[in-house]
Amino acid sequence: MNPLAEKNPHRRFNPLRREWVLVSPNRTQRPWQGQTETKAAVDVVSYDPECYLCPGNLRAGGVRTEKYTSTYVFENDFAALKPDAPRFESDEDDAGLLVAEGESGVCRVICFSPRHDLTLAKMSVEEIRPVVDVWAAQCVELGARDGIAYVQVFENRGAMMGASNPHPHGQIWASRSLPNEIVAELAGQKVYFEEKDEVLLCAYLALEEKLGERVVTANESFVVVVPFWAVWPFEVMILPRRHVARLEEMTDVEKTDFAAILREVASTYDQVFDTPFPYSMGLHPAPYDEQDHPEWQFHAHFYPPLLRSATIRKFMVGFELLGGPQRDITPETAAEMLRQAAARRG
Ligand code: H2U
Ligand code: ZN
Repeated sequence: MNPLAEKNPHRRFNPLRREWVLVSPNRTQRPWQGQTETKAAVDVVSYDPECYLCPGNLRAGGVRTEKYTSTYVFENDFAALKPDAPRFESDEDDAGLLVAEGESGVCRVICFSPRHDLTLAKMSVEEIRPVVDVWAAQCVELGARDGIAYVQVFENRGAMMGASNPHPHGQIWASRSLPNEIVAELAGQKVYFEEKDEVLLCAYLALEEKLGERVVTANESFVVVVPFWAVWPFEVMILPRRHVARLEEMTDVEKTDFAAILREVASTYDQVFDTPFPYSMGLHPAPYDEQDHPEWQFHAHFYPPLLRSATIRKFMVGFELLGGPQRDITPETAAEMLRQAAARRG
């Protein structure tokens, strides 16, 4: 890293979203008298009769969750997107200022395990692999549907990230339109592919592997990096070593390696502040919009909110809201802290 960047304010370019992030390493010593969150309570019961995701229990919508033994997928009882939402396009006054369109899609919930007390960090690779298979199968099924352009798989973990329930689960939102993040990442990857005739994230990974300073961990098929342009303090990206657009295109070995790297990221996070680490994570496969996507590389993002302890989080407020994203600790420092956490985990 440029030595001037280690201690001085600078901006870094995010080529994936084609935007800048402000890095202010000089600011890490500032005192804190603001909000501290209480440490998240750890759930210990393996079955909670009150939990709507535990096998055999009644959900809020009145449907009963099956007595499942591995993973379990159901239609979200309070779905944000519906398959039968009416199609319409409107532009009141034809001025382009009051534009709306009907949006349809499918929202599902995926239970990762029947055990209420587990997390991806506590599950074995053998237990996570079926989760990977379910994600892949859901992507195949929903991605093949007419009127679905994107399948967004994600997990909100921890109350701080808005997870409604500690039972290990994630969601899928499949939509007719490409979501904003995908539009931005598609544009970034296309520009790079057209200019360099190379896949942005493949070229980026080769560079990160050569430099090493932002690499957290790796296995045969995947590498975990704190992106050069990371916004959240301990944000990481999982990148496949091979150019592959989607989960379902991965080999058996790669899918197991993906399960292993997910477990590693989640359990490393839990070591950072010795607390169950909250995060939003999600998969970014190529769009299912019937276009070719030679520019797209599959990847997963982890966006954890914690900054300085189990109870002090990063807020995206002030300049971040009104100007643009900003961070204090550098991605290189964060990567070093994550490597140390991984070593403590053993
Ligand atoms: P989160 O914990 O990430 O919010 O996901 C839980 C989802 O589960 C949420 O989208 C749904 C909510 O709509 N849900 C049901 O489908 N049925 C229920 O009985 C409760 C919650
Ligand atoms: Zn439960």
